[in-house]
Amino acid sequence: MSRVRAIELLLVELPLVRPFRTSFGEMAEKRCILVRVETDGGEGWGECVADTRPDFSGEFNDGAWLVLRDFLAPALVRAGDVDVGSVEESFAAIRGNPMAKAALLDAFVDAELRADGTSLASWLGAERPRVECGVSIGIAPSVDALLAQVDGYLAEGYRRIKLKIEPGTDIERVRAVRAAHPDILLSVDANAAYTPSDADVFRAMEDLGLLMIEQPLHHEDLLRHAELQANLRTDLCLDESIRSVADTAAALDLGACRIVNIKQGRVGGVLEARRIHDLCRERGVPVWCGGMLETGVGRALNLALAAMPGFTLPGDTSASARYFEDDLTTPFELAPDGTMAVPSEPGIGVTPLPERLQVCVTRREIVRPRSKE
Ligand code: NPG
Repeated sequence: MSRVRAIELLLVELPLVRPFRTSFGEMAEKRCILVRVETDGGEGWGECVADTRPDFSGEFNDGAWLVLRDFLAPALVRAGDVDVGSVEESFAAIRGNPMAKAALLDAFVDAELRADGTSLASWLGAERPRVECGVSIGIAPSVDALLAQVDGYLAEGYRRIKLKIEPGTDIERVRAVRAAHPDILLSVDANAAYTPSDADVFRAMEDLGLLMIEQPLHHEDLLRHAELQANLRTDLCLDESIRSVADTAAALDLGACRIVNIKQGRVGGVLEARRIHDLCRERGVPVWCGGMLETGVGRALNLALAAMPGFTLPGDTSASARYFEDDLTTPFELAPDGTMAVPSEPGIGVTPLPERLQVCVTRREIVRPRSKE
């Protein structure tokens, strides 16, 4: 139980080692909000997975900044004494905005666990000291460029390759990668770029032994996903469509997918992520940990989550070097066997390096209790 003394918002910018192209656009640098929560017990860090534009979801940095500064942070400092069991209630009157909520909630949970000397992984009931890692490859300029990237990542040890696809840049790319690597775990991610009339594209992929097809259709269309899944042998996985445990239950009841991508930053934080994990585990549905090109702060949290028992597939939890020349934290490294160590220090187990913050922070603001509070 702690009282929040101050909440600091920091906007950070880091160049990516290579631009990341998806069906909705290209990112050349990572820009995101970090949240630092100061309680009477210590401090904690969270990272918001929103980006500059509202493309992956309706949230984006400038909007998330305002929601955090004007609504969520004041609600948390007004709440008085809170603990990890009651912190979500402080946000209950604020609708939506799960990415902004996740950043603040995760920072608070981190502060509580650090003060308590407990690692997030052990608090979540994580069972593995290391997790298996996959890598997500953006839409490449050519088939040859894609094959070269795949070779490079496999040589580093990654245990699953995920290819971003979009209409017109799909089946031939996937065929080429499968022909070069008949036995690897391979999946595709459409980021909602297709419509039900594109079902032939997915039928054409049936013989390629894909681990899954991720988010083929519109993020709000569970019914069409269910129809598509009923007509495909390949498992569908949902990402953008899953914003909560309620969405997850609806998707599973409808048969809209057979695998779930859990991104704690997309579902309002680590507590809701745990609920989704628990529901899927109860129903025997495999889950894996997605990624949003997080800095070391978000990555540490993802690794703790990915070590929970229901996370049975390799996640998009790649090494810092896959994204940044210089991460914000001590870099996360991939072992040659394609696994990464789960942080075991208290809380998320890492803290942004002050010298990196000095270079990367472009904006800061602090929310404190008003004096009468
Ligand atoms: O390795 O963190 C990573 C990236 C994984 O492909 C990935 N993320 O749709 O899942 C996605 C995609 C993404 C990244 C979406 C950034 C939006 C922003």
